[in-house]
Amino acid sequence: MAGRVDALYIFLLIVCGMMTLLIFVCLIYFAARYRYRPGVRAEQIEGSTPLEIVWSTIPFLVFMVIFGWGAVVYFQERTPPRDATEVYVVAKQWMWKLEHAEGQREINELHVPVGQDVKMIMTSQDVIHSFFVPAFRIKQDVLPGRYTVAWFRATKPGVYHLFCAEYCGTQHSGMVGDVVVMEPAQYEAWMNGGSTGPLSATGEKVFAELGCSTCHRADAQGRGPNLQGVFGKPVQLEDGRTLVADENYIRECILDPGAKRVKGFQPIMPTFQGLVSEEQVNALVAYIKSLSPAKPAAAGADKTSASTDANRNSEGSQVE
Ligand code: HEC
Ligand SMILES: [Cu+2]
Repeated sequence: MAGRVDALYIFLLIVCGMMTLLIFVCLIYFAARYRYRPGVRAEQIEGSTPLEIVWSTIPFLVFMVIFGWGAVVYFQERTPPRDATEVYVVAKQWMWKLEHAEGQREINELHVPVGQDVKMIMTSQDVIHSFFVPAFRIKQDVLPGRYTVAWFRATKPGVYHLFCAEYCGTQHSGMVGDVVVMEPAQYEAWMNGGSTGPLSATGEKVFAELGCSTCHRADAQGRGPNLQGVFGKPVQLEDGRTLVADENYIRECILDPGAKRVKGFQPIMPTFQGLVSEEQVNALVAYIKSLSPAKPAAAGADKTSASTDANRNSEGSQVE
């Protein structure tokens, strides 16, 4: 994204620079040309329609170019590719806790392979934070009580600064970290060291421990809906609305089940607010996602921008 954001930014600078130059040249020229001279009277000018049209149309066209270009870059930046690997991020005063879908946990460090789309599903345990990696041109608020999403594809191995960009208390300035971008082989080696197993497997354990599995069973016998294949599919709600089950929906079902009741079921699901940590909610979300048909295979996927565009899903509900 960095190149695209920079190109737009440089274009804006050039347009602004040219306007500044034009204004100052005219200012100086007119000041000299029409300065006060004894005996010369000012002449009243009644206006000019062609002039009005020209200086309305040209700025309009320039602004429409900025708007169109900005909108395209914005939607690219806001729409994670479908086959991105996922990292769950929990921000708290004053650290970043990161958990890979494969199970690795990190604090203030995020290891990723070069050339891979990475989608971050982020929430906060306390106040508002903001995930900011200047080198990747991403900055996304991280809010308590919901998920926000950001994504990137690192193009060069190296270590990049990660900041919190939202004042979050005394040690806000210490809430920093590194994104470590590695060659795929190195990353593979890193991955194989000290994993606790996939996040979805942790989620499956939590699912059993909390008794979710007593109501949500894989057969049709449970008192709650069968969760196989729910993620990413439309859900009919009791109040007549239909929505697509995304991460925020699953999260809300767990923490505030009364907010959106699924059609055709008794409202018996208890809230788990206060009983589960953010990490456990993330694990449950990862587990429920894993019950849905596999996403398009990441391996061998064509990584040209055209095919990535075609792979984009709409994550509209996460856009602020
Ligand atoms: C007492 C039974 C019960 C328990 C325990 C329970 N649920 Fe539910 N759950 C339900 C019922 C009934 C519904 C459908 C009505 C509703 O939305 O409240 C539901 C709905 C859901 C949905 C939405 C499903 C859909 O098809 O859209 C999700 C996701 C969910 N539960 C997850 C969980 C998780 C995770 C746990 C454990 C932390 C859990 N549930 C524990 C009964 C239960
Ligand atoms: Cu912070």
